Amino acid sequence: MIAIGERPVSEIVGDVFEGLTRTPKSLPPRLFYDAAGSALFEEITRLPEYYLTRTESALLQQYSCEIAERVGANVSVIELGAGTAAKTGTILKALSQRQLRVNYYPVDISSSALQVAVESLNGSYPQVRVHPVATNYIADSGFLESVFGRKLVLYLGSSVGNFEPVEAEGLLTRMRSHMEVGDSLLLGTDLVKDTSILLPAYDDAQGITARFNKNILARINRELGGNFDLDLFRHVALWNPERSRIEMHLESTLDQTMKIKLLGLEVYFRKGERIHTENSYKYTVAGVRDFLLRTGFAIESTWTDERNWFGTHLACAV
Ligand code: AVI
Repeated sequence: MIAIGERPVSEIVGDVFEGLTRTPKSLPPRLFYDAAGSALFEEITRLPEYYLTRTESALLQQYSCEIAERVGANVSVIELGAGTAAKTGTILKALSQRQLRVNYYPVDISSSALQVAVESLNGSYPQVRVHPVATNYIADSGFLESVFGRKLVLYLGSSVGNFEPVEAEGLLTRMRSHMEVGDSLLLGTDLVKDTSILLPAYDDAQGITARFNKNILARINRELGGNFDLDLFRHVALWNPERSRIEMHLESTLDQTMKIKLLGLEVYFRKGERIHTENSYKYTVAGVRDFLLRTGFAIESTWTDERNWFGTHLACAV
């Protein structure tokens, strides 16, 4: 919440007004992540259907020594969207075996998540110095300038897939502009696969992803005085083959008008009308290679699991 004068104003005002007054309706996925939504996302990462987190963790476990060897000695590690840094320990440990001290800069908008990262890493890895950076790395990449020496930037979890391709390219190009030739990027991307695997990952049997999606409406109710009845919207996850992405939507199950008090807004929904809430792009290794080349990086190695479900790519700034 931010405050204008005496009245606290929710930071989601602009996004919600814009998204629900346009046709077709849409809301940006960043609105998922208040405290409730972040907790639901943590639950998603442990779901049997959500293979992404555990597949990437296994890849990092298996290949962290090789990654450290290829990156070379004396790097500082910067992790974009680090959250609680649950997957990073294995990389930091492998680097600790090759350099006396590892400076680690987890970057995240959530200072509470960073606090968890600091506490868990400080106790476990004596050679690692954790320097949390609480900032919105999408809007501001200037913090990279304050990191001295060679850099290894981690961008894990296929978070890059939640951006439109042109935005993702802009983000990596900005990051690259604060890096030197020879610095490294470790990028995690989910890969294209059969819809029988993809769709359940975004529409799980326990309905946790549905709750995560509907948390956007719950948040509008909480922060903006909305009167959305969550039971009157249906969670929809679909595969868009032309765009190579999973899409998430919220579909109105009847004709209804919702009120959002703080915006002085009434929003009409036809039965079957959808709010588009998220895209999650899925890649091919060749596609990632081209994408990275356009942003100033060359892939050195790609590691995938034996089913080819997830890719971990080590690239070099060129
Ligand atoms: C954070 N991001 C990589 C997740 C994804 O898979 O696109 C967000 C998510 N949405 C639904 N489930 C998980």
